[in-house]
Amino acid sequence: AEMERTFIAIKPDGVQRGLISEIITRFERKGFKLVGIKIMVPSNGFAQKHYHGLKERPFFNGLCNFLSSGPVVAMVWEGEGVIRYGRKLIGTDPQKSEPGTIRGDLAVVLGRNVIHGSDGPETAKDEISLWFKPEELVSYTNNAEKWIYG
Ligand code: YYY
Ligand code: MG
Repeated sequence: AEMERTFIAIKPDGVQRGLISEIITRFERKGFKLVGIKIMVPSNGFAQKHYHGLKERPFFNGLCNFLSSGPVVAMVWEGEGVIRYGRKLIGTDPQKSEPGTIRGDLAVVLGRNVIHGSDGPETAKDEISLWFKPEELVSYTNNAEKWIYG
């Protein structure tokens, strides 16, 4: 299998609303593998680093204030196609996302959309290294893998 890793974060609204296990379940039951997880309150400066690509956008300050407003669950998930398919599990704008997606099922407005996921291989790499030290990521074989990948 062509394994890749993506960065997924449950934002402060998702944590406060009690959606941690709900969100983890959706990635886990799909067959993706959790290789890193922690809870932290990112500083505003850290949030600015995470969202550096959006710094010219009018919503940038509000977005960074929001991300740093409480605990975030930071995760790295591994699997074949996990970057692209993770975005499918997440959905897009909550108002436009289909039921069945995380934002479609669990969020109402764009600015409180409960979850972040890397949007491509380059951002995945950058975001994983921003949020995690290499030794915080665990490489292991899950015994279900042979049933997930054949
Ligand atoms: O990758 P994704 O989270 O789906 O959206 P981005 O375009 O990267 O924007 C990051 C973040 O910013 C989004 O999750 C909500 C917020 N945001 C906003 O508050 N207002 C907008 N007009 C666009 C995005
Ligand atoms: Mg994005």
